[in-house]
Amino acid sequence: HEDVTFGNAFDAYPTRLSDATGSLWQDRKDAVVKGRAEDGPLSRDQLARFERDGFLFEPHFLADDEVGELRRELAALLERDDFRGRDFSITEPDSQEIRSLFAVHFLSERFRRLAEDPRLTGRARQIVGGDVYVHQSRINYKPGFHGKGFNWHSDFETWHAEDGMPEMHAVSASIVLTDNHHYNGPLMLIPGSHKVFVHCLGETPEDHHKQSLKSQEFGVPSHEALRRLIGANGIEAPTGAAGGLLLFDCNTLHGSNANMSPDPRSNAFFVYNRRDNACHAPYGAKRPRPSFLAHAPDEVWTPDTH
Ligand code: 6CS
Ligand code: FE
Repeated sequence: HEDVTFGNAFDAYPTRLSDATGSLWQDRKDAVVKGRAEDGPLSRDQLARFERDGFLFEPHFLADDEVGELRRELAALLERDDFRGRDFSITEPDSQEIRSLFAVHFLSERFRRLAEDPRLTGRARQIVGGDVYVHQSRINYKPGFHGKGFNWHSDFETWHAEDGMPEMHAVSASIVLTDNHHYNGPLMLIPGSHKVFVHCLGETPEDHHKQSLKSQEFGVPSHEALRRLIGANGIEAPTGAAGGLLLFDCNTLHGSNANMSPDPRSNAFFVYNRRDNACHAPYGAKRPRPSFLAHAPDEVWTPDTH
């Protein structure tokens, strides 16, 4: 296919296309792990697994007392009347229950400390190979009975198209705050899918985030692409006790089912982007998204920032 231009001069990863290209996907341009094993904290073996699979699960990453503290902080944030109805607080598609709370490292001192914790930033630096900043943070709450799933997607596809993230130099850290079972909608990933960029069909609608954060329909891979990638490598869903850490590459395809259990399934989520990969104009949308979804490197965000 030909390279496509949109808001930026050159687009290395074209997507949100109006017509199908000749191929379902293109190869990723660079290595996944760009730092060195000698620098730690991740071992050579852990880095090799991350490079191969596009994710790494570390059970019992946080101590029980840390998990307890974070869960109490989460409960306090969800009680805040002044966050209700705000653009950064996303409700479920068919109920008024909280689905996601964004910019959580600016809303809460405790979550800011977690985002800056050297155990996390050290891992992120080692994977992306340089200094990082938090591009996006959120708590996904997934309430019992009402929590709906997330369709298969690559986060990078959205950040590239809608936020103008140039290259795949970002990694997500998801800290599980409730036990993950197969019945409460845990995150599912397609191993190896991070090595290709799947071109998605359909131009980005105006104000797409208002819809996509409840249920994403644009920027999702075709069934044919999913059939082939899952056919080759299957689906994995790390389960385990609260306190586990899932690191996953920005381009690993992932999704989740609804939570059919009575209890919420929540996690804290920080996206670390390499500082030299900061976002500029979106590659596949007319306007950039609001800052609660895509922070600049040295931004100081408050609930009244617009
Ligand atoms: O919009 C975002 O930034 C994130 N949320 C969704 C539903 N898809 C892309 C990305 O994970
Ligand atoms: Fe995602």
